[in-house]
This record gives sequence, structure tokens and C-alpha cells, in this order.
Amino acid sequence: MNNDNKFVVEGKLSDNERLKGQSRLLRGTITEDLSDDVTGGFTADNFQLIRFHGMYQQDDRDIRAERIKQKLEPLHNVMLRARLPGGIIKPDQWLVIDKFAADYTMYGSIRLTTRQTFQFHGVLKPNIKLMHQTLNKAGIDSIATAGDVNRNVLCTSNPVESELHQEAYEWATKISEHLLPKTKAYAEIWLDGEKIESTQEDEPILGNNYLPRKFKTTVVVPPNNDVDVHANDLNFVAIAENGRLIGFNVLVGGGLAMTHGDKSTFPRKADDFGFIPLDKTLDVAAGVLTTQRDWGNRVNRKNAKTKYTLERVGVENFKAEVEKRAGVKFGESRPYEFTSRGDRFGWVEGVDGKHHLTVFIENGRILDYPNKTLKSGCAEIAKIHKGDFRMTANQNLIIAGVPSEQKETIESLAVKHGLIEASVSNQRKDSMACVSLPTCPLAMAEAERYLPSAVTEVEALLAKHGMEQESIIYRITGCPNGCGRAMLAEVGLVGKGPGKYNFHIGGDREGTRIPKMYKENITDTEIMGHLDELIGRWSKERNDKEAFGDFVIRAGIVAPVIDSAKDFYE
Ligand code: SRM
Ligand code: SF4
Repeated sequence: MNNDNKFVVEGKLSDNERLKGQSRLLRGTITEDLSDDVTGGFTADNFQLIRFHGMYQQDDRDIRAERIKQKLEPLHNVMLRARLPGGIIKPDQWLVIDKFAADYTMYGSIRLTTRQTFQFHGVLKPNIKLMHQTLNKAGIDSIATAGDVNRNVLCTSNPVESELHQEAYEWATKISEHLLPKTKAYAEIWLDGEKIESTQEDEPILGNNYLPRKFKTTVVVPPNNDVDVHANDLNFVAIAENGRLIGFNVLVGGGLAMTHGDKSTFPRKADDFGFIPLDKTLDVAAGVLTTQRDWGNRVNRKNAKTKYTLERVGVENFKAEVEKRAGVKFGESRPYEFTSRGDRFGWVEGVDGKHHLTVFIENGRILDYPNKTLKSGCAEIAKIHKGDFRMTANQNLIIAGVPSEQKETIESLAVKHGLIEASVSNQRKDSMACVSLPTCPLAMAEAERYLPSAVTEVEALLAKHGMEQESIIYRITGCPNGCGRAMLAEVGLVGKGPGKYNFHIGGDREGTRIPKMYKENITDTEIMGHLDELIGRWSKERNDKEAFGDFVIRAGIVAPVIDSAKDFYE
């Protein structure tokens, strides 16, 4: 720990600090729990600890009440989240996860997430070890995709499109490796690795109590802000000269979560610390992470993320500490601009003459539906594909690195299985939701299951007002944790209770403005009523090509959120 304690929050440490400290570097008694077949679940401490290994204990909330009535324990199972820096996975790995999802998960799906990876939902206890061993054989792990650590590192999609993207992707991987836990607990518990626990073992960067809270990192290549930098604790914005990467602007302290009724919590944009040359990247990554490790709030987890540390200690103090630790002086920020956030659907050709096909996956849920066999389609493509797959931070999929001679075959498979559908509107492509019910224990309202019909309603309103060629960045999140990143949308719905949402408007299309609450705790019918009126006004009063989020601010319908710590709740 750093000796400079003036920014350490005093008080009784949160219980998570005790369990991390006592866990013997993330071992706890997970192994004992695994062999306890009386329950399908884990003890309270291990319930938290398995997160550091990339798993969450869940149960299906649709059947919870019925099981309780029958005096059965909830049908405990785990959700697994893989670690895939930049979202890249090879076709042979895809076939492994495709088969595991079919054979051993309750829902049979591969779920692409908003952080460029996939989740299995519904793995029962007897199959957990098999799952890790299967993934390991395929070269995939799930270390540190959850828990108080640096999570899966994002990178702007389509990295093979140019040399710059390739370099950015390599940095995302290096940062991920550098900040990974060093404990051998994962190998010991899941892969039957040799027990090497000893007093020598240590976590030099994360610290033996790990971080105060989760920590998220991206590498982004402007002008596409597809990773949504302002949702992240630490961002490296690629700065290039003559097409080659020369360094990064570093943005620190973004995050989107809040708690209903607690104004000490709020979404916050990241601050620009300035420019660093390439050779300082890993030092700065560790410098920001360890400053947050030492100064972050370990007393109150609600105020523990980097965004609150910056608000409490001041941006300049935090930045000076990072400079000291990383041995660097931040230079003046280099100019860059974000002009888009969405994925580019369809084919693009890379500098090497290879082709990349981005396909739309509604909600990121890869499954065979009656009218489209998305999962079979991806597997068929994986059987012949020579390049790789790339998961995007918008829950879509890129079939990347296709040689010219295979383009036609892959396209016809994609069409056959509904991975390419001409009828999907721009509005649908610009809409996103978090998982929410039935698997998420924190869900307050539907999100993934509500999104498709909500988008159909919005499409009808756009058509009614002659705006069917336009779209609104529309995001739904089942609770204020904000996993669907509604707090960076032009229209953001935040679950409040069954069928009820807080309705926010006024974000921008580039993801650089937080939307303001317009109406609280309203139903779908009320939301569509308000949208009807707002889209009607937008169609008549907009300037030139003015976007919906910009219009509602200019028209004075809501005030812009400028400094969310002060004006988000005003
Ligand atoms: Fe999230 C917790 C799903 C991206 C903020 N998130 C959860 C859990 C694990 C619920 C839990 O703790 O038991 C959800 C599991 C649902 C399920 O059944 O799968 C969950 N989060 C997701 C995913 C799968 C949503 C999706 O539809 O894609 C995303 C997985 C990302 C990944 O691969 O790592 C996901 N979560 C996000 C994002 C968006 C992002 O990072 O770009 C956010 C907002 C950004 C941020 O962190 O500020 C987000 N999730 C949270 C929070 C609030 C954190 C906080 O600052 O308070 C929680 C709850 C918590 O940590 O206490 C949470
Ligand atoms: Fe669950 Fe809430 Fe995250 Fe949605 S936003 S996945 S409901 S924690």
C-alpha cells in the first residue's frame, strides 16, 4: 500500500474486504463447496469469490416462486463470462463453446455481452469444472471477468481493418495480461493444477486484497467510440501519425451505475488526463489502477469506483499521483474526434485484401429461433471459416478475415440462417438492452425480453412522423446498474419495478453526453405516448440533420448534463 494515507477513507471496512483478505488469494473454500452435493449453490463467501474466477451464482427467477412453493431450493446454477480481450475468438474455439452451450447449459445459448465477450447461462454445479477444463483445452479462460479486478479489456472492433487497429488490439491484450491476477488459484481449483500456495505468492499490482471495486479498461480507435469510453474507469485513446500508433490520450473515471434514491451515486464521464507515449502505456495502466487500489473507498462499496475517488480527492491530485507512480508527465491531449458509435454492418475490405462481415444479433443472444437459426449458422460458418470471429461492444458479431474466394459461401450461409436480414431497420440496429430477467438477480424490470417489441413500437412512431430513415440510440437497462449503457443513449430506459422505467433523454450519438431524467417510473404505454409527442416535434422542428438527443436539448425539453456530480439530479 502507498504510505500517503491522506486520501484513504476511514471507517469499518466493507465485508467484501474481509472475505478477499481471508480468501488465500481467491481460493476460499471453493473446492470444498464443489464436492458438496447437498446444495447446488455456494456458501455466502464463495458466492462472491467465484466471481473473480468469472462466474456468478444465479437461479431462474421465472420459476423461483414455484420452487419455493414446492419447498425446493432455487435451481442454483452459474453464469460464466469468458475473458477475450478485444472480443476475438477463433473458429475452432467457437465450435467448442457452441457444443458446450448445447450440451451443458440450461438455456442452450451463447450470449454476447456489452463488453465484447460471451456468457453461458445456466451451468449446474456438477458441470462447472468440466466447463473450465473444456474452455482451457480450447485456450479460453474466465479469470478476472468479474469481481474487484481489471475486467475484460475492450478494443474498437475490426482491428484487422488497418495496421492501427491491429496495434491497438495488441495493446488491449498486453494491458489485460499486465493487470491480471497472478494467483494460481484458478489453475488449482478448476484445472487440477499443482497446489503451489505458499507465503511467496503475491499480487504485486492488484494487491492481496484486490481492488475496492470492479475496474474497466478500453483501447479505443477514434473516430468510432464503439466501446463507450465514458462507461470505463480507464481508456487509452489511440493517437496516430502517418497511420502508425504513437501513443494514447488517457481518459480516467467513467462509469454509469447509480442506485435509485441515493444521490451520492450517479453516472459520470471520464476525465482527460492527457497524452502519453506508447512505451509508458503499461506503467500508466498500473499507475491508475494502483492509485485507485490505494485511495478507492473500501468502506462503502456504493462509492468505491474510480469515478467517486476522483470526485473525492480531486482530478489533479489523482493525476499527479499517477504521474509519480508511472514516472511520466502527461502531455497536452492530442486532438481527436468521436463521430460514431455503432457497428458497420455488412462487408468491409481490410488493408490486406481480406473481408469482414458484421452481422446484427438482437440482444447478443445466439440461439436457434423458429424463424432464424443463428446458432447453427455461426457453427456452420465456423466449420469453414479461416479467419476469426470478433464480438463487438454492441453485442454484435464480426466474421473477420475472410478471403475473397470464400466471401460468397459465407454470405449465403449467413443469409440462410438469418444472420443477414435486409428487413432489420436502422432503429433496431441502434437499440440495445442488458440481460435482465430471468437470470439477473438484480433485475427490477424486463430489458432483453422487452427490447424487440419496444423497438417495433418506436419504428412505428418514426414511420408515423415520416422519420423511418432515422434512428434513435435506444437502450434499456433492467435496473440502475446500467449494464445496457442506457446512461449514454439518446433515449435511456432504466428499470424501476415490474413494467416501470425511468425515462431519460438527451444523450448524443457519439456517447459523450449523459441523458437526463424526463419522466419517472412510467409504463411502456406512457413511454410511447411521450415519444410520439417528442418524435413529432423533432420531425417538424429539427435543424437540418439534427439528431434526436441534440434536438431535445436545443429545444429546452431537458437541460444538458454537464457535470453529473452536480446537475444529474437537478
Ligand atoms: Fe453488468 C452486475 C450483466 C456490462 C454495471 N451485470 C451485473 C450482473 C453480473 C448481476 C450481478 O451482479 O449479479 C449481471 C448478470 C446478468 C446476467 O444474467 O447475465 C450483469 N453487465 C452484464 C452484461 C452481460 C449485460 C449485457 O447484456 O451484455 C454485461 C457484461 C459485460 C462483460 O462482458 O463484462 C454488463 N455492467 C455492464 C456495464 C456496461 C459496460 O461495462 O460497458 C455496466 C455499466 C458501466 C459501469 O460499470 O459503470 C455494468 N453490472 C454493472 C453493475 C454496477 C456497477 C457499479 O458501479 O455499481 C453491477 C452490479 C454491481 O457490480 O454491484 C453489474
Ligand atoms: Fe441485471 Fe441491472 Fe445489469 Fe440489467 S442493468 S443485467 S438488470 S444488473
